[in-house]
Amino acid sequence: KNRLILALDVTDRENALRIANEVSDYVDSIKVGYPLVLGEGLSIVKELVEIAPVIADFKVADIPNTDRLICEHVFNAGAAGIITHGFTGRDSLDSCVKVANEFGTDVYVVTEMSHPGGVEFFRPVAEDIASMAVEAGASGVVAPATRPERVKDIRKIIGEELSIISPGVGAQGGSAADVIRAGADWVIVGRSIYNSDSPAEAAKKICDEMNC
Ligand code: BMP
Repeated sequence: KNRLILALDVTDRENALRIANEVSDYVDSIKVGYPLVLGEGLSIVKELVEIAPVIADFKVADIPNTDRLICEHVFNAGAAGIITHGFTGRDSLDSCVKVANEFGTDVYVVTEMSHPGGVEFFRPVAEDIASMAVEAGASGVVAPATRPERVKDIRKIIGEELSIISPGVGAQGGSAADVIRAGADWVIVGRSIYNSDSPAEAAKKICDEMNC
């Protein structure tokens, strides 16, 4: 277990596959979101799952039926997990978890986002969203590496059963070692790896920092 998830926000297939292959020894999974899928189509997920498990970061935030349709597409493409929002409510989240259970895949729920604006609206609801993730049977939550103290707070609420995946390391100023110490299971890292002259070395450095 490497505790590292690559956020592959490059927008073209060639770079995506090159970088994914270069870092495959160091990452446990690859997070793919709108930048790459809008650039190359959902078929890029089918290619990437040959290299590492893919978490589809579509921040799903719609009515239950639309959420269901999105999850079905994503899991049929081979993704091992999906990231959803929680503020749309329990029925929407239930819909995602139901599809994930049918496919044997994971749902991660955003509790509080890592950028400065992430405190404006999320802060008052982050704890409630974390509790809802537990009650709904989600696999884990997304919590900010830029605020390790919040990761600690969220960990207290979700206990040990759910995972915490944590973006905001490197380009956004967070430290991998600090957020792992605060209770995160995995860090999610994008620009510090894919913009590096040597993505493999950059990934290895982050792994070393976490002693993994
Ligand atoms: P980077 O390491 O380049 O900052 O990338 C972080 C990744 O995690 C991006 O894909 C971003 O969309 C995502 N992310 C985040 O940064 N903060 C959050 O709160 C939730 C995210 O999904």
